[in-house]
Amino acid sequence: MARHRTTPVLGAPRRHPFRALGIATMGALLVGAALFPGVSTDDATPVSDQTALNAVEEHGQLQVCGLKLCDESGQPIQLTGMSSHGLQWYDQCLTDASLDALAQDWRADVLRVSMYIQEGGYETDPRGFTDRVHELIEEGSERGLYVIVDWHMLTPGDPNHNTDRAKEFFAEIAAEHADKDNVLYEIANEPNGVSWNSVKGYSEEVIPVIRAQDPEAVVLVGTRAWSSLGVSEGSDHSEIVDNPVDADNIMYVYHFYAASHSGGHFDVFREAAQELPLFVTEFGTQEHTGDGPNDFASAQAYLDFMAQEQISWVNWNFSDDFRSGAVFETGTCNAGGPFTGTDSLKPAGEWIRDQIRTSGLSA
Ligand code: IDC
Repeated sequence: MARHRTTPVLGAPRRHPFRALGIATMGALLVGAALFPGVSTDDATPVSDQTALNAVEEHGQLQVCGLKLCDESGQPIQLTGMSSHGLQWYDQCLTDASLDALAQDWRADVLRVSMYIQEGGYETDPRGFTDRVHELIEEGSERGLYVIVDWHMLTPGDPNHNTDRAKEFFAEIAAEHADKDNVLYEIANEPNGVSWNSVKGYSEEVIPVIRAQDPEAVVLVGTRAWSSLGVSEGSDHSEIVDNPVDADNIMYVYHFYAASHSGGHFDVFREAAQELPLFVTEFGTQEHTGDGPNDFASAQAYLDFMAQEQISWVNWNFSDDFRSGAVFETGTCNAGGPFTGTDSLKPAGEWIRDQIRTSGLSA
C-alpha cells in the first residue's frame, strides 16, 4: 500500500497536554500520600493512571496488515474503548470531565462518536452535527485517543438511502482531519434488509471520497444484517469473503449483544476472524435492545477470543440512558458526574470499565 505521510509521527515527539498535567497531579498525589500515609488513593485514580499512555503518540497512524489492525510500525495492536450514544440524545454525556475520565480513569484507547443520520440526527441539521463531530475529534485527539467517526445509519437499513449525505459529510471530515493520525472512518453502522452487494456498492462509492482527502486512514465497513456478518438475516461471512469490497486498508465490522448472540453468531465470528480483518465497533453485555439482563459469561467468552486474536472492540454506550447497556446511572450527565471511579456506574458499566482498564494499548 502506498502511504503518503503529511505529518511526521514517530521520532518527532509531540507535546501532550496530559503529560504535564500528569506529572503535576502525580506530585500532588505523592504529597497527599506522604501527609496521609494511612489514606489509600485506590478510590481516586491511581498514580500510574495519571501518566496513562497516550495511545496515539505511541502508536501513530494505524494500518491494516493482513487480518490485523497494526500500528505505524507494523506491530499488531488491539484498541479497546467506548462508543457514545446518539449525539442527538446524549451529547451532554460528552464533556471535558467525562472524556478526561474515559481517557485517564477508564484508560480507553478509542472513542467512537456515534452520529445518527435519521431519528433526529444528521439529516435534521447537517451543519450542526458536522461541527459537533469536528469538535469531538479534537477533544479525543487532545486526550490521545483514537476516534471512530461512526455514520450511524440504522433506519432505513439501506445505506444507499444516505449516500449523498455520507459523501458530503465524509469529504468535509476527512479534509479537515487528514493530517491527524487518530481518525478512523466507519461508513455504515448497521446495514439491514439489504443485500451484501448493495453494501459493497455503497462502500465503493464512499471510500474513494474519504481516500481523496485522507489516503491513509483505516475505513470500517458495516456488514449485512445489523453488522452481524450476515448471520441475523440467515447468511454468513462467506458472502464477504467471496465478494470483498474493492479497497485497501479496510476492516469489516461485527456487532454483538452478548445475551442474544452467544450461539451461531459467535461461531461465525470465530470463523470469519480467520478470513477477514474484523473490528467490533459495538457490543453490549445485554440483549440486542441494549437493555435487559447482562450475560457477562457470554461477553467474557467473546472478549477472551478477541484478546487472543487482537480484535479491537468498542462497547455500547457511554451515556446515562435508562437502559442497562448505558454505563452511567440515569441523571449522571446532567449532574456533571462523577465520571471517574464506580459510584455512578450500572453493573454493565462497572464490568466494562474494568475490562477497558486491563486491556488494549493503555492497560
Ligand atoms: C439503541 C439505543 C436506544 C435507541 C435506539 C434507537 O440503545 O436508546 O432508542 O438505538 O435506534 C444497535 C444500534 C444502536 C442501538 C443498540 C441497542 O447500532 O443504535 O441503540 N443496538 O439496541 N445495534 C444493535 C443494538
